[in-house]
Amino acid sequence: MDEHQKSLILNSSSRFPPPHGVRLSYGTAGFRADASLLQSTVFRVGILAALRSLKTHSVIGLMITASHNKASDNGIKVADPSGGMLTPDWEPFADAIANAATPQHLLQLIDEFVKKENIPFDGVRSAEILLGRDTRPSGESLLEAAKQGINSIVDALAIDMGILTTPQLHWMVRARNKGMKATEVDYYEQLAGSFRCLIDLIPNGQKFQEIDDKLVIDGANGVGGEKIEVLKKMLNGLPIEVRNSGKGGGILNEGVGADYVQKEKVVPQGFGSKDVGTRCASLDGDADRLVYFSVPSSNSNVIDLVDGDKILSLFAVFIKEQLSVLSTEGDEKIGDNYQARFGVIQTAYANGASTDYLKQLGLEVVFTPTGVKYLHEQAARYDIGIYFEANGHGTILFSECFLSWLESRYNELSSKNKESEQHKAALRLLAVSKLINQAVGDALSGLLLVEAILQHMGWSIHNWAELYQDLPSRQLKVKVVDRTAVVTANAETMVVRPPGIQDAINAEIAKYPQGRSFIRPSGTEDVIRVYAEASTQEAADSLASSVAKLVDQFLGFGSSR
Ligand code: G16
Repeated sequence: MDEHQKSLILNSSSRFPPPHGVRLSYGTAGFRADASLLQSTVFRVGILAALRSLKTHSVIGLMITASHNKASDNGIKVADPSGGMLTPDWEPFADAIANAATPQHLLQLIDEFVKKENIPFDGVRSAEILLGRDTRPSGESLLEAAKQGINSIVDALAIDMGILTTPQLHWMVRARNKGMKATEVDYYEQLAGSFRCLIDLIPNGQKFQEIDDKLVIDGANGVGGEKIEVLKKMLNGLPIEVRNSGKGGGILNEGVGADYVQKEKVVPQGFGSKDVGTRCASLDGDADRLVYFSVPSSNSNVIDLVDGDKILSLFAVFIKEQLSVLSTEGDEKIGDNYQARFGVIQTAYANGASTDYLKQLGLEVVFTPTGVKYLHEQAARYDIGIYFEANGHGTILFSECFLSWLESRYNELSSKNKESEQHKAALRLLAVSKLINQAVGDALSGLLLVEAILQHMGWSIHNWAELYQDLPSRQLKVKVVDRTAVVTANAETMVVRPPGIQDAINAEIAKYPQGRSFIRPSGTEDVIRVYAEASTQEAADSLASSVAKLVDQFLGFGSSR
């Protein structure tokens, strides 16, 4: 970096002093905190994004969102050239610059990093960063701070893509770097086109205009509601009703949205007895999570939840069916078959019944810690890797190698027998690979795939829910003095620090048939999360509450001592 570049960083960063007494870290999904604390962090992540773009010679994304968190929070995360999450190698640098106390220290850290990473400041290459934000009121001024961070790197260009869902921004970054069309309209066209293709391939010949089975969507009062409305217009005739779109004055994520519905298992605001028996879906605040539910009775607010595990299972059943059709020999043997490596990725939150079901389907199930970045990495090792967190965050990844085989198999089949079942199966898999977001979990594309598969199977939400019976479970959160005191291992299924707590948890688990419980520090909120499941709801509740008491005794403020 030359002197001009250094003084640019010094001058601009002096306008964004870090908050006193707060230590921020790049957690499960970027930096998150009360929005009032984030100006300097966002500015500095703008610098990081520009450096990442210079280093990779690619377009980088910056998304201003705190997703499922409360409306007064905000956050920022970086999308890497693949459209996926920032490489973990750069997270320590993100932490270091976010917490540098002075402009001089910030500059020193940047200078050292630029040298270590050999980031070119040759005036030949320029950086390009796409910026997006969700609907939070603090988003506009934080986006401005991020732009200023980007602009403090010579030759860096910030392009404001406006209000987007998080997965749209990730999709655009991936598309740009692959040389594909990458506007928001292109995104909708790709989703709508591949959805139509799947519906038009439905065996009984039903066309998409003939679907009359209504879906009601809870938009979490976030960005997803308005984006679904755009898709609905493009899919003219699709019977979708959107509630909690944020236009009616409801508060983002408050008593609404996928996080609330999945954790509390009660109807969100705006839903109730009028919806008994209807297929309903909830998005989260930035539309990267999706869960379904139905309201079983008008006498209670309890829902039948169809969570991320069941979405994963539905996708797995459908893909397995298509692969099996594709591998059966028709009248004429065409080309070589391809043994696609097919695996599914879950976290410790996956309901035990879902894991048993997936294993019974003959699938390889791998576990990772919480956080899409971990699941995505594992899924990318397969030809077809489906990952889902129980909270509804997930997608399906297809390897380039499998897709190119599939394309050529499809072309061969097209020239020989367009009516064959194999031809249709190949076309369905190609359509799924275009519909489902290859960069990150995406509620909008996931929702369209669920809808297409339910139509294909002729299933109601109830048929789908009956794939297997969830074990009763409960999630709680406990406020503690320092959540970083909890260190976990084995995909977060056991605690290694503080000493003694895992033995105490094990002693509680042993009291309950089919009992399972774990704790972990949240990466997006200042809490310890507790998960428990057991053979009855009472037992799961009781196990969760005993473990929460242990957390408080070992780490808390002592209220349950
Ligand atoms: C983010 C991550 C998810 C994770 C969730 C909760 O979701 O992308 O992978 O499951 O946070 O994380 P934690 O339990 O660590 O707070 P989102 O939808 O908030 O971006």
